[in-house]
Amino acid sequence: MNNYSRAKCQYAALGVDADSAINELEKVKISIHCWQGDDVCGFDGYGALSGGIQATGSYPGKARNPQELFADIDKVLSFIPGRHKINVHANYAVFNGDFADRDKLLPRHFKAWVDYAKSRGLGLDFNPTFFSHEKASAATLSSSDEGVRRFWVEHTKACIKIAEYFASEVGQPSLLNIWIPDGLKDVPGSRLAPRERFKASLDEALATAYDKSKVYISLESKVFGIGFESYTVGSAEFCILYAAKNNLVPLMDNGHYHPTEFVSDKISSLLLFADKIGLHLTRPVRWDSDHVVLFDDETREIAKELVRNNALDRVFLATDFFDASINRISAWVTGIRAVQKALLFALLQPNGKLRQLQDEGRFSELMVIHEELKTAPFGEIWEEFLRKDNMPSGTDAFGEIREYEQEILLKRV
Ligand code: RNT
Ligand code: ZN
Repeated sequence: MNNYSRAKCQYAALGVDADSAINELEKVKISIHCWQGDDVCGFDGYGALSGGIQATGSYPGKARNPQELFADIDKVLSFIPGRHKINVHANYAVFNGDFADRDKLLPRHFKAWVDYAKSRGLGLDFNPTFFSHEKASAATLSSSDEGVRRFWVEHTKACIKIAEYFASEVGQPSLLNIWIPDGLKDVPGSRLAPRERFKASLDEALATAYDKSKVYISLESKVFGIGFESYTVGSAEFCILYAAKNNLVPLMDNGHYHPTEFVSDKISSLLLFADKIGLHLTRPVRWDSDHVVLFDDETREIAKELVRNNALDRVFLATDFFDASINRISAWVTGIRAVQKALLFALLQPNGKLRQLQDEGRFSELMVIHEELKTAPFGEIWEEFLRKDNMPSGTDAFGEIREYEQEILLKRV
């Protein structure tokens, strides 16, 4: 009996079928954020990151152009079992001399992404970029400057059309996620006025005709940002209520809550009221720091909520982190694999039994089984998942990433 067969028997004794857990995991699509590869710089020339988010570190080898970013994403995909999507930000337009400002972006500025995705069998999601731009220095969709506000409404409309183009070209729906960095550093004179303008801007932008079977639009809330410590226009209440009233997808980023709040605890409530939900998986360390996702408690709890509530086909699952202090390919692979590990861990739970123990008030036994599951031979099942797709284990993958660093990344100076 090999290690996998032995591990499989141990899980069977707990009432769990490891083969079907692996099969389920192979079907789950993750929307891989393109922005880990170049510290959210993008290709539209604005470069420096703004909007209260930060990529800290100066590790060598970041991608400087589309060719390098595509090559890096290829490297990442060579370590990730399954068929996934790429999450593109509007500042990653590939102009080839045909520059357009954000309000005038057209599908053709993203043809390179479509060609890339099609040739690899990937889906595409999209995000308007309301940061790293001269017109985003104060506020965007909530701006009191009518010209600025209109500029960003036009940007949003342009992005809806680009998401529709993505969906048509790759033959699967595209999520368009709206997140604005608007807020105030210090005590507001009015909390209502910016929110009124944000609401009006969304109403105007969403009046654009689009194919709802192709484009899903989500709204991502936030709790604070650097320079926006006192007030955030797109708060949780604003975004969830706007999404509910307008049939949008509510999207939660697990870095966007107070440190004692957990997204894992919020998912079941959203599932009761929204057809689809969106998640940005990240790792906030003391603040919304966007560290690489790890196979940690909260990532596992989030995965459990999706699995045991049968919500894997109702969630747009995306990664969102940007670490510039370590090898960026390794950051990507470690983070995406951590999401897959968490999902596998969740798929290896005897969920019916756990629920029954809770309903019957058998809490001692529930605690004992939870503890047993933590030391069950999870690693063997994970290795089998990688082996099935001929993927190297973590340290072997890192060896290959180090070679790529020597041959490619360190030559980018
Ligand atoms: C920022 C949000 C947002 C961004 C990306 C780059 O706090 O999480 O999702 O990280 O749009
Ligand atoms: Zn996010």
